[in-house]
Amino acid sequence: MEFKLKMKESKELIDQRLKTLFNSPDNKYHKSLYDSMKYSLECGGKRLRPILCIESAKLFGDVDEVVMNTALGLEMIHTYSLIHDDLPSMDNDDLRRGKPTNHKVYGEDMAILSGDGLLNSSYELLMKTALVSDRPLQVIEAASHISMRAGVDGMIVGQVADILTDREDDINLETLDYINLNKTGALIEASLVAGALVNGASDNDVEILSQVGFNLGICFQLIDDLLDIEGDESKLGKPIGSDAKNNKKTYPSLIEIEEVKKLAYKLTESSKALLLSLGKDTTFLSDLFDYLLVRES
Ligand code: GRG
Repeated sequence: MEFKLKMKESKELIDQRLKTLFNSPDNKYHKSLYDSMKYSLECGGKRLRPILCIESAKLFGDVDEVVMNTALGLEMIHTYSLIHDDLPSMDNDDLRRGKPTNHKVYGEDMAILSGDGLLNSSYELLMKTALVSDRPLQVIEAASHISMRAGVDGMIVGQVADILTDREDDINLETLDYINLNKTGALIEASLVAGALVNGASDNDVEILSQVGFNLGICFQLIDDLLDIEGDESKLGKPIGSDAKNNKKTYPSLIEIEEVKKLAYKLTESSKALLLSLGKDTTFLSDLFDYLLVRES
């Protein structure tokens, strides 16, 4: 099947499954919380992390409830991070995925709590899945990996480094690599690795996918930085130029744009080569990596 059609089908399946969550509030307070969480969860998005999880899992087994719930959990964590990232105390953004950010609609207090809600619900779903699954240890191993990458030694320390270096003048590429690897790369890595872990991949294959995930994560952030300069606002769903406006240091602010593009291309090619070393049919993932290089949103 054509790559774009397969992507569309995968995204639709994930969208459908996300819509089944948080539908039975107990009272009006619960409903307010669920409404805010659902607003961001169902507010578009490429669903890259769940797609990576599912495609990685497919290399080692079937896509069953365990794989699907792991994928949904990853998207919940990703959505929480976006809600918190947009807050006035962080990036103070008004638009996300083409719509007003969560705090613009529900207020800052509800936005913080909705992010907290999504983060906790993600692990709740993973733990409940482990309890009823035919392979609980594999689910716990995946959940443990996700929590490490999304936590203080991964995405959160990446965000901390990003905030603290904003106050420094002499930021270098090494520091940017640290930020990109943790803030963006860690959850992308966790998506590929978690899919592999729940379907029983070998240690060696998990290690290969981990390297692929970090490469891809850094590349993803480079493209994100380029889109903030050269992107089309209507496709991006948010204004461009915010990095320059906020005097934010990114790869394209430190080296030539053409050099950043070359680096992104090299990272994609090395990710695809690593994928081949798994000795499996990795055509879809490879096509996905090519698409991420030329994505417009
Ligand atoms: C406040 C305790 C606390 C933690 C927050 C905010 C945060 C931790 C981390 C921020 C992580 C972050 C937002 C990284 C940026 C990664 C990135 C490029 C996001 C955009 O991802 P896409 O393009 O978005 O996949 P869509 O909308 O398509 O899902």
